[in-house]
Amino acid sequence: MQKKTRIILALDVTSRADALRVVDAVKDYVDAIKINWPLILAAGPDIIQEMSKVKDVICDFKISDIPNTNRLIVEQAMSKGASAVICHGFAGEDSVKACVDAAKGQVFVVTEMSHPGGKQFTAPVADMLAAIAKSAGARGIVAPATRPERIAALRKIIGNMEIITPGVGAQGGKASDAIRAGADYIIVGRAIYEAADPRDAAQKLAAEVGGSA
Ligand code: 3DU
Repeated sequence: MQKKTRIILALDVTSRADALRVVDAVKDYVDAIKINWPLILAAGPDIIQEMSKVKDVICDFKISDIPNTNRLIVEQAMSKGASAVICHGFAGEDSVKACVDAAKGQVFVVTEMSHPGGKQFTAPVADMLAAIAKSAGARGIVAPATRPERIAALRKIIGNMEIITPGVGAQGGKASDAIRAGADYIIVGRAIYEAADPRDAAQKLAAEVGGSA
């Protein structure tokens, strides 16, 4: 994933046809495609390989099992063409480390989640989750664009690891605020794929965060 536009597309559409249509429209304005369960369940896991021919794919499976199961999940995702995966940190450092080993370091660990419920459970332990990501050797963390001050605080814990941040647009966060707080990439789903003109929406977001196509 090369940092050009600083946008990661959250491709949470539920058909292969929609996925192809959206990606074709916005591919010049995104650095990577994040695939989550909705698209996998709708279009099948081969969609990972298909999308990986267009852009780097991050599999957002929020992996959170015992180390052995985590390893098996990550091996499957990587063998289908994923460039990186997202796991949860709350299963413990050994579970995160299993992902890191299987993905050769290409792992992002969820810390504080961006939705209101993220304040309930993940926020109080987010600093610890970021520390686990760092000591396990992950590539980066997922931190909330809805609370830019938390991006800045988590940055102090992880140093120069990468921060990818969801919560822009539909969840109320502002792209430029998240980047200013220290995020490397913004993750954007509905504000792009539900826009009347997804290409225009992606282009405007790239301009807002100072990215170039
Ligand atoms: O709200 P959007 O439509 O822009 O989608 C955000 C994406 O990021 C979506 O795939 C969701 O599963 C993921 N995500 C969060 O929204 C919040 C988190 O804390 C972690 C991941």
